[in-house]
Amino acid sequence: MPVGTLATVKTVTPAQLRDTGAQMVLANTYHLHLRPGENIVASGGGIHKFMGWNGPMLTDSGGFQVFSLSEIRKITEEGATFRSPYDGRVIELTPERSIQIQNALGADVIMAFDECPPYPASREEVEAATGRTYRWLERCIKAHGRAEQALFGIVQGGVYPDLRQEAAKALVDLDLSGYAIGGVSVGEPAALIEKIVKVTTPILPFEKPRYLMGVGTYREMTQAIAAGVDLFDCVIPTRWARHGTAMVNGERWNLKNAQFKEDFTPLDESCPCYTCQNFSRAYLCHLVKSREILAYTLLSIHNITELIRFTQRIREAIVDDRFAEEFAKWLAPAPDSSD
Ligand code: PRF
Repeated sequence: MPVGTLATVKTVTPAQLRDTGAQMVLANTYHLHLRPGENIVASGGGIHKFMGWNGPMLTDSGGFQVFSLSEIRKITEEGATFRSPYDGRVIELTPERSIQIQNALGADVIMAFDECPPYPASREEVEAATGRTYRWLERCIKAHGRAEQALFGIVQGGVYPDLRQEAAKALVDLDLSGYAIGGVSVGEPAALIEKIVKVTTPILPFEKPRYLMGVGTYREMTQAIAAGVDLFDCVIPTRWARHGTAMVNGERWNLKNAQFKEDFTPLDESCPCYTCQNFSRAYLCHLVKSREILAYTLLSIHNITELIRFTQRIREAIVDDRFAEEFAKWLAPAPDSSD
């Protein structure tokens, strides 16, 4: 899922997004509650109509964003309290409020309100957050008022395999529509991400969607897919695009680089995206250097297409029983800690 935090995948129109092959978009409860407010979105006919995207949508619950983005915050059994970064007013987000907001926004999939402990965190801290996440999930289930929206639970448990497995088992007993693994990719080493995903995913039902939150590098995705993960969200393709970076063949290219100045070939000869079909590296280099807004649109279109094609190739390889062989490069541990 490309990330459309504020009900827009930054710099890309829904029609352009559709052409990348992306099927589902993620938006965020925390941001949309602050601006424009869920009532505006609901009055506009719900999130799909409001933003002009007629494909599937998922909203994250806001828990993670409160913990990672808000300056002033208090977390209690009741919920999380923080100050709006826009006008300073105090806002309380509880499991019930998060679900009410997500019911009003109207995405196809909504997420339970969870507590994502930081890394590193002591076993005691992680145990407390995991227990609270479970009790919050029970409150989310009670508060959920729109049966047509699928509610996914989130497994926390930090880097402690037994806490992860215990949390996953407890969630499975609640028979939810889908399951997410949260609390990874929060600063821990890459090898730990893989380990946690490997011990957690097999406990989650094979026939239901298994979603690894906030992950989207080639290597992390490939390893998670090998463990059974079906769904990801990540800002990387669009965020890198806005930094003038193209994703090509598993590499990151900085388009400001002098080597592209007179290179009139497309980013990737084999890429079917609008950017590669119509524009050269030299043109993109010029746009990025000039900080032209079109640069960000064209690079976002390419980067999203590139990552979606990567997952499409994996899907085909799995069907043809070539996955382990064809993606061996990405299934191996990272050659250094930089990727
Ligand atoms: N919880 C929620 N959203 C998230 C995360 C989480 O732990 C993460 C962690 N990688 C990303 N997005 N609700």
